[in-house]
Amino acid sequence: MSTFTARWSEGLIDDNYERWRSNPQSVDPDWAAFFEGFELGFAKSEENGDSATAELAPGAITDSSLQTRVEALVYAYRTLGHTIADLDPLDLLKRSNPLLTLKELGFDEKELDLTVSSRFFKEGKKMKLREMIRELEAVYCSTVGAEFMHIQNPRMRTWVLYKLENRDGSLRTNPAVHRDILRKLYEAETFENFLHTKYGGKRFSLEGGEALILALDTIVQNCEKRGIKELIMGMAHRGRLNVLANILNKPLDVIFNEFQGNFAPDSVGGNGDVKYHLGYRNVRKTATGYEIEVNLAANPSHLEAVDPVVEGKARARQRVLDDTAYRKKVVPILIHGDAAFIGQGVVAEVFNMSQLPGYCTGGTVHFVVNNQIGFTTLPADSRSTEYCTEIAKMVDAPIFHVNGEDPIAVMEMAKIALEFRHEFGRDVVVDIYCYRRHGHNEGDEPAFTQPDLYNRIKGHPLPSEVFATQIAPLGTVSAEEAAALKAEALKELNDALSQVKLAENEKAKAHEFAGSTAIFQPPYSHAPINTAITKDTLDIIAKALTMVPEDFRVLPKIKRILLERRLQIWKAGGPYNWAFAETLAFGSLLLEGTPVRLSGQDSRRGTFSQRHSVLYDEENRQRYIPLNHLRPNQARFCVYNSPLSEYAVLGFDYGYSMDFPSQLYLWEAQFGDFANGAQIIIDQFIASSESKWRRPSAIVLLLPHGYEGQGPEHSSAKLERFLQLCAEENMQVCNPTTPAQYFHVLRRQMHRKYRKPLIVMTPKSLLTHEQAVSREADFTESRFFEIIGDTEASAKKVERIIFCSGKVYYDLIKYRKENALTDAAAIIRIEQLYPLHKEKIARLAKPFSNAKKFVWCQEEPENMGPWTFILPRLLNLFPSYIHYAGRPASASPAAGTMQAHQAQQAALVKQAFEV
Ligand SMILES: Cc1ncc(C[n+]2csc(CCOP(=O)(O)OP(=O)(O)O)c2C)c(N)n1
Ligand SMILES: [Mg+2]
Repeated sequence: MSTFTARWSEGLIDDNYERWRSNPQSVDPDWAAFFEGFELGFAKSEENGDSATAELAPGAITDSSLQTRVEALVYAYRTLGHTIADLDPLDLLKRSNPLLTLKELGFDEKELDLTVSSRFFKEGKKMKLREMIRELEAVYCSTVGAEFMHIQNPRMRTWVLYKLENRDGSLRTNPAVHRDILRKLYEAETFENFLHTKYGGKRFSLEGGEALILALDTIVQNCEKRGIKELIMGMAHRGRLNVLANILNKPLDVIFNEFQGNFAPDSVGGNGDVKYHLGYRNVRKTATGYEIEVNLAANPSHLEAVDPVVEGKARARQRVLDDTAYRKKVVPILIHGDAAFIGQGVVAEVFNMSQLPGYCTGGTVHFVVNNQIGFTTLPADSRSTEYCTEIAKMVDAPIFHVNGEDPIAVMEMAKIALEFRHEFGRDVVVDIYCYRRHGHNEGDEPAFTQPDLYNRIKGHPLPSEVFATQIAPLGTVSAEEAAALKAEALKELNDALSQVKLAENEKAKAHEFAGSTAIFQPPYSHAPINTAITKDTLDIIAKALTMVPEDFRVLPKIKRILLERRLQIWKAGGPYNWAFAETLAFGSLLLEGTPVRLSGQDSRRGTFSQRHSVLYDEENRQRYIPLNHLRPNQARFCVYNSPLSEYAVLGFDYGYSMDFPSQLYLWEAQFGDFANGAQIIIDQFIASSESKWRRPSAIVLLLPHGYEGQGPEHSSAKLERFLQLCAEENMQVCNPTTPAQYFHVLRRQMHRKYRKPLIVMTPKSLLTHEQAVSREADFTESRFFEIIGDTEASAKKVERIIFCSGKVYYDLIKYRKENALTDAAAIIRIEQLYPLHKEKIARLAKPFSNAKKFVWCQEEPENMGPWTFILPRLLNLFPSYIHYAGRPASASPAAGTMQAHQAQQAALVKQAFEV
């Protein structure tokens, strides 16, 4: 409730009104706006001679007090009506609001028959006060409780108000609509019942919340009118199978097959997933023959984790359908559970992204299957708010709470929600109040924790029965017709089941990913990839990077440290630094027609002020992006400063990468440490989505990593965690040591026939390290090397081989040089830790045939970094013994002081040569 309405009472209104009339500045702005509004209306009504006072009989109230109260009454219902709306099918919510009693509204019984009007309600229609109250109650306090008065934009607020107050009542009496509702309810109910009796097992049934099917069907049916071509949906466990069957029209025999467990995951590779997680896509035809693609994203158990992924997928499809200007053709739909919606922080992150240039999808329609329970936990223990939807108010979304046992109201709200999204390009929420007929899943006993509630639910009629009772007095659907509809739904299920039984096992196997969004691709290969660019290409990019348009007033400092410096490097053929190499990688891909998207916190400039991908005019901050001015018809470079979120932003970019795969995607963490804020996306999607759902992605994660004395939080990207997730060639983990290596690994990402996520440990100090540089030829004549051997050490004399990865290499070569140990120790760099090219390591170690000692050197503590990952693999190649040189095991990734850091770093480098 807003503070304004919380303070509202009739006495207060009068007091404030008087004060406002004598001095508008003397009341707070909320009140002032309120009084201005109704005075305006009042004046207009008086002009028309239709004010409340004008209608009064002689001797009745003649001051403005009545009109004040009438306007306040309308305002009160619009603001507070939802607090007493009849939302709960179980009638457990006992809600009342003293502010909505006649007395508190400032009227007495005698006034009920006064003729009143409000310019702001029903266009000033005159009516008895009791009639006005009845109408307001019907709109605002019946089976819909709408929250929209928090919306700041008056046009949006008025639009919602108008839609609510002018609902088309004809659905309530239309026999065809009633039949359709009954049919859908029967389909939804019998589906669950059928699965239960034929198969048992977990299915997270929708029972109690079948209205969701009506809501989603309404969306599908209204697509044609809005020109919508695709719906990109995300939802969790509850009712997922039902939605697949009844909204995506996934063939029933395929669903049954999954229940029979007939498919053998081995036959298609990967490990598969439980049936209520798989994604699916289908083209639905409406009654008029209009075709809409409906896509349900595969999702993990982690509630709400799929939300940003769905948004990214929607953005991808909008890009593919050339729908980026208005975003009207592709609509994201998210379905939430009540407990998860308010409980999971990622929901807020996703709302926050909803209007940002780099992440907007033109508005999402949210549905909440509000069964008023989360597993065993009731709302009282689950949230500090009245509604589970409160979080949506942060983006001024209208919220329609609706009783799930009034199917027509549910459909009306779904329709208004879609229209709102279409009209304003913003998010909207439909909160369907319902109940959960069984336990959390079907094997779960709900009476252990809510005996009273489940006793009540046991005796509660089915939604179809409730609806049949509602329409019975109208006689729109006869009992025979209803029975026939029900029988039809059952027959469909039985037919599908007979088909499944007839089918052979072999046929069943082929079904595992049938119709799903699975993609099968060739296995990973260490084969070299040609990623070099021509000198001409390099010149085109370098030229564009060193100049700005004549009328663009670039900051003098940027000119000096960036443009002139680049020019100097280019003209001299090097040495190219890291940021320059990155730009060459991006630029060359753009010239080849591959778009590039980089998203992350402060990524436009770069956390370390290294990138400057966007230049600003010093007088008006106009922007210039050199990479978008290479030549006409190049692909587009999209670089976004992301909101300060990791979870949702990475989820979004991952989702985007799956459905528009011809673009290179890079998500950058400000420091590598922060990636753990997105751990769910990394674990549940990036590392495992190909294995679970056959959904590959080529997203790149740029994670600044390296021990430089910046303390526990800015040193480590938790490399060990990524390595622990590696198996079945699911992703690549690289720690490149030169700009050219970085350049080639990025280009390689788009030059192969398969897609694999790429995790890159990116530098901080190496950005400006004198030796971490590359020559022109490294870009024009070279490629990516997964392992780099040692060409300086003397093959015959070397006694030890030190293996390392990343920045510590530069400390090692410095020490070796200073201590004249070049003949004694060879250093082999592992630039790609996974998939590990073991044969290449053996090949590069082979010339050092006298080496007796094998050392792994790392900066990270012993319990972190690659050590535990690399040890068994090195032992496989060099069975003698692998010595460890690195920081001792530690609870925290790095020391807190520079002094301690330096002492540890010096010790571990020395250890590598002495151990
Ligand atoms: C991030 C996360 N935490 C915990 C769980 C375990 N869990 C699965 S369903 C559930 C309750 C969800 O309640 P609600 O969102 O209301 O959906 P409902 O099951 O009632 O449809 C919980 C706690 C989970 N799947 N994901
Ligand atoms: Mg729930």
